[in-house]
Amino acid sequence: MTQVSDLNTQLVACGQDHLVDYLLKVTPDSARDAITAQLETIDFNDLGVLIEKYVRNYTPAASPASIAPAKYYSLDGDWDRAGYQAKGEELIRASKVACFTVAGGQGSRLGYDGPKGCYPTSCVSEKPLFQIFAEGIRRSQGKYGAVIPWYIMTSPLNHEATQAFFAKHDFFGLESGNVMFFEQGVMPSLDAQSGQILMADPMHLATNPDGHGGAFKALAVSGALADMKNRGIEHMSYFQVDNPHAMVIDPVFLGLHAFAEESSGEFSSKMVAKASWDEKVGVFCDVDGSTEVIEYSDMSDELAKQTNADGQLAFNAGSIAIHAIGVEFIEKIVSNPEYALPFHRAVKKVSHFDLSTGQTITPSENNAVKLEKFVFDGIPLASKSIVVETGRVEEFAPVKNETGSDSIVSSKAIQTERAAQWLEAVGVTVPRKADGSVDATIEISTLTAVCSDDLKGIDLPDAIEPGSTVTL
Ligand code: UD2
Repeated sequence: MTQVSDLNTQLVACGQDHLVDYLLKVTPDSARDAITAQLETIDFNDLGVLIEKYVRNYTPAASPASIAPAKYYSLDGDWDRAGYQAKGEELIRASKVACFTVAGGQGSRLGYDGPKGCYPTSCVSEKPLFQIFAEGIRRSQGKYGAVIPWYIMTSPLNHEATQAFFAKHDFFGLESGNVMFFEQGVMPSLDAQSGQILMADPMHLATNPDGHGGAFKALAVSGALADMKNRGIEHMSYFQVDNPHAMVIDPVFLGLHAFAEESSGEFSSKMVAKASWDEKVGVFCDVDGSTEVIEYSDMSDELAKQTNADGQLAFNAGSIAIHAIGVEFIEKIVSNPEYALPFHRAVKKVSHFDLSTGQTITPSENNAVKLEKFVFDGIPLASKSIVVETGRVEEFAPVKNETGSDSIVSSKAIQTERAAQWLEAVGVTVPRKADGSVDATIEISTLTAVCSDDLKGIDLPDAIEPGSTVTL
């Protein structure tokens, strides 16, 4: 336990005198103990510098000297898909690949009060996202005769609720010993003017999850990384909790990641062609000679709108946040402070307890800075990183917003479209309306198929009835 005087010195050194004063007068003792315990989890060595840099003296980073669209393996490119698929399958069969899902976010845009992975998502039976992935993993384990452990990163906001959900549903048929949950870290939420740490209530600091880039540290401190090593895992298949179309394990992608000459097997990524210049996805770029994701909010409109001679967006490689990451790479990142990922700042509304008035304030304007790390900032730390194109319908049906784009309604439409394309690929007639959309609602369980090829040899109807609702 940190000595009170040491803690006070650290607080004063980074401009948090208000907390020193509050700790002196707060009652009961349990409140002081709770706040002190929370403060002890904060890394004060860096905090003062971060507050100066991102709050008190913030200036946006300068644009890189040279920026160009990143190269990628295109869907119709001349590369040996079958060869890489065979190599990837070998890795999976040897139980050298694990799944890793980041599920620690606050999900506030969805307006759902619970872990996002519990959100009812599949288009007919409304299976929650976690079940869709769990069943995909079960199907893949059976297909490859392998164990595929699943690591799930939660945050203090949803850790217990996530674990309870899996327990209640018997881990959706997975071995509970092969599903590991671990919590990511948090950062204190800071007053946007003064840089002071805000209080959530009289007994707790206001904090926010430290971003999915907190995953590297959390994998190490939780013991998940050691667990992977013990199991002989060499690579992780990384995906976000909000995308029911993420292929939980993709042999072609893993084969390229681990064996292509252009890849160091450290950090590879999937992309889709952007739907529009202002689509809210990061873009793969070549920055001063290395591959990076530039987040949509950090890219100038001018650059985002640039087109090639054929009218296509020049910067069209949209990130769908699906990656393959080497276990050795994670060890490299966490063991060397030089590889610490940068923070990004987000200015948000944060309700808080005002120490001077004793009132709880619900702001109408953005009042706080949240600091987060992004996992894709690990990409330029790889010695060679590849980007692989995938089909938009095939692998991107995110559920992020309550309505409009990336909502449950848009996701369900994409889910039916993909099911229809998979069925058509094996000769089933699917009814379509004049505008080309599917005249039915079709759900293909991830227990039945994780790709179109899995439907081959399965007993299927010759045709889907117009207007019908079908689950396979
Ligand atoms: C993310 C990407 C964006 C694009 C898009 C594709 C970032 C910053 N942007 O946008 O470029 O690829 O996805 O869908 O990633 N999460 C945690 N802990 C945290 C914060 C987030 O686990 O502290 C998880 C969260 O549960 C979700 C994922 O990370 O699974 C994405 O987070 P987001 O909603 O903040 O990112 P988004 O959708 O704006």
